[in-house]
Amino acid sequence: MESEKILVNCALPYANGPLHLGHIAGAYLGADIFVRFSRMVGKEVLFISGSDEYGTPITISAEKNHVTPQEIADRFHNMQIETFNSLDINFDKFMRTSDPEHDIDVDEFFLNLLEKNYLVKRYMVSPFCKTLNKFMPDRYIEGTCPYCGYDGARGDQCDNCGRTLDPIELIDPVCTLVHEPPVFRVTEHFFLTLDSLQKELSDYIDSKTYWKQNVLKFTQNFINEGLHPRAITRDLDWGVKIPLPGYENKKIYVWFEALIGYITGARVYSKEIGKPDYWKEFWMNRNVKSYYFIGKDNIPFHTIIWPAMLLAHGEYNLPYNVPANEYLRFEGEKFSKSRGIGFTADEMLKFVDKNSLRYYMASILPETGDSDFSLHEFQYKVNSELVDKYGNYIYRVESFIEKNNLSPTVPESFDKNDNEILDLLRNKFSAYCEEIGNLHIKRGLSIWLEVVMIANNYFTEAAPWKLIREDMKKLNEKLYTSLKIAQYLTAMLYPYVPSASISIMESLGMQLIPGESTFLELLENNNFHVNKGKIPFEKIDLSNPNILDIQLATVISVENHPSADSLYVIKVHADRVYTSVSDLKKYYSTDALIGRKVLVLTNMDPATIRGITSECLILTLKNGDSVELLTARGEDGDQVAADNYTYNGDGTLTYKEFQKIGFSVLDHHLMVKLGESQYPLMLNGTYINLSINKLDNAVIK
Ligand code: B3M
Ligand code: ZN
Repeated sequence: MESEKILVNCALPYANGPLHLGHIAGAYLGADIFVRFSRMVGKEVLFISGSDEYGTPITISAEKNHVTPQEIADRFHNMQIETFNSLDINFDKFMRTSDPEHDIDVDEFFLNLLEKNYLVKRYMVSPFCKTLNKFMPDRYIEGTCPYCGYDGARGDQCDNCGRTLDPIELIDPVCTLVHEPPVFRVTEHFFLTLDSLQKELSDYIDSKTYWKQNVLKFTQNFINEGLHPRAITRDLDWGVKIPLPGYENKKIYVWFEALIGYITGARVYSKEIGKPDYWKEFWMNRNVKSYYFIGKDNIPFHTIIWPAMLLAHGEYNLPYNVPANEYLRFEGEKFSKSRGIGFTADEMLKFVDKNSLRYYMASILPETGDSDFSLHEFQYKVNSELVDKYGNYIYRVESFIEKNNLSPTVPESFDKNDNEILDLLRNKFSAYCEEIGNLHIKRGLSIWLEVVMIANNYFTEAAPWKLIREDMKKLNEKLYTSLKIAQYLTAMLYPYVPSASISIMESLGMQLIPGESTFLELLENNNFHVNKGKIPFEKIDLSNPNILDIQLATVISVENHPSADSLYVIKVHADRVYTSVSDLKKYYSTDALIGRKVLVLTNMDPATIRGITSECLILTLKNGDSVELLTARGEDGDQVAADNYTYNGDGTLTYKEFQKIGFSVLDHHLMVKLGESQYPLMLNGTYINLSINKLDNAVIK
C-alpha cells in the first residue's frame, strides 16, 4: 500500500543576514521535527524551503554593504544552508528565488492569472523620492502606523500590530534613505483581484476549524474587513521580471513571487532526483496535505494571498495547515541584531553542541505564545534532563549489561510490574504520536521527559545488581524491559535530537536510518546488542564568563597628581564620573586627553595611589614606547560585551588580576580570553579595532 504523502513548506528566509535563534524557533526547527516524525510514522514527505532573495531587505543590506543585491543573496544563501546543516535541519531542497528556474514558475503563474483576469492593471499612488528620482519600495518608507500609532511602522507592514500597510496610509512618512518625506505619484501596476475571491477564500478559511486559533482568528478578521485588489508589481530594479514587453522598469512584488518558490523548490528537486513529475504528486493530488511552517508576521501572506493565488490558478492544492509560531524572545527582549540582543544560531553553536541546542529550543518553541530563551534555563534543562536523566539512564543500563557481559533476550513472561511498565510505554508513545501529529511539537517532548523520569525509577527499583546474585531469569526480564524503555526513549527523541538518537540507537545494537526507518519496524525489533558508546551529550556551561565591566567614557578633566610628578589624576564620565590615577602623563599632554572618548575598566578594586583613590583603568595598547588609547563609537556608559556576553556583574578585580587577563588580536579586532574561550570585544555590535594585527610584545594595560 502506497504510504501517505505530505508536503511541508517552510517560510523562505530573506537572504539578507545570518539566521538567529528566533528564526530557528519561529519556523524551521518545528518543521524539521515534524518532518522527521512524519517519516518515522511512515509518511512520504517532501520538505521544501529556500532563500527569499529579492525584495527590499536584500537591497537595503546591499546598499549598507556597498555590494550588489546578488552578492548579498549569494553570501547569505550559502551561509543559511550551512547554518541549517549545522543544526541537522535538512530540507529536501533549499531553493533560491534568484535561480532562473524560479522565473519559469513565476511566469507561468503570472500569465495564468492574467489570462483569467485575476490580474488587472490599475493605477496606484506610490512614494517617489525626488532626491533619488525614483519610486521607493514600501519598506524604505517609515512613519506612524494609522492603526496603532507605532512610530516605526514600515510602508508594507506594521510590526507592532501586524497589519499590512500601504505607504500612503502612514502618518508623517519619510524615505529612510534620504530622510525626507516622499511625494506620492501615480504609477501603473498589476493588481491581484483579491476581492473577486472573497467568498471562496472565506469558505476555505471557515473550513479550517482545526487551525491554531491565533492564525484562524487573525485571518478571519482580515477577510471580514473586506478584501481589496492588491498590487503585485512594483517600480523596482531588483526582482523577477514581468513576463510582458513594455514593463522593463517594473518587477514582480516579492510577496507574490516568493510564495511561488515553494513550487519551484519542489519542481527543481524532482528534476534533480530524475523524477521530473514527482512534485505534481504533492501539489496536484487533492488528498495530499500541505503544511506551512512560518513565523506569525508571515500569516496574511500564507493564509490570504497564497490561497487566493492558488484558488485563482486552480491546479494546485491550497494549504492544509499553517501552524504559525509566535515570537522567541531572548532574556525577555525581542531578538535584535542591531541592538546586539540574542545570538545567531552560528554564534550559539560556538558554545554548545547542536543536540543540546535542538533539545532546549524544542522545549521552548513559541507554538501558542511568545516564549523566552534563557541561558540559565538552557543550561539547567540540558544538564538536568538530557544529560543527568536520559543520558544517565542509558549509561546505567548499558554499563551494567556490558560490565557483566550480559545479553538480555525476550523473556518467556513478564511480571505484573513489567507488564504495566510496557503498557505505559506503549500508551505514552501513542500519546506522543497524537500530540506531534496534531502539531503540538513541544508537548511531544514533554511526554518523552515523563517517560525518562519513569525509566530511572524503574531501573533503580529493578536493582539488577542484587538480582545478578539471586535470580538470573528475573535479571534477564528486568534488563530486557530496561532496554525496551531505552529503545522507546531513543526512538521518541529522534525527531528532536536526531544525531544523538541515531548513535544511542546504535549502542543498543539497532540502526535508525533517517528517511527509511519507521517507529513500527524499530520498536518491533527486540534483538539488542549493547555496545556502550560515549553518551553524545555533555553538560554545558553557559555561565556568563564576562567579568570585565568595560565602558565607553569621555575624559572630562586632567590634573597633575599633587604628590606624584609622573602621574595624572583624570576624571572620566561613563555611566557616572570615575577617577583614575594614570601614568598617561608620559605620553599625552592634558589638552590631548580632554574630550577624548576612551574605554575604561570600571569594576577595578579602588586603589589609593599617593593619597588619591583610583577607581578605574583607562585602557591602552602599549607597544614598545608608544601608547594608543582604546576607543570606539557610542555614548558614555555603553558597555563593551565579550561577544554577546555583557558584564556579568560579578564583582571587581585588582590590577594584578587584570594583568592576568589574556588579550589577543585577530584581524585587528581585540579579543579576550575568559574561562576556556576567546571572545571578540564588541561595542554596539562592532569590534574594538586596533592598529596592529598581533600583540607580540604589545600589552593592553
Ligand atoms: N522572506 C519573510 C521572512 O523572511 C519572507 C518569507 C517568504 S515565504 C514565501 O520573514
Ligand atoms: Zn500598527
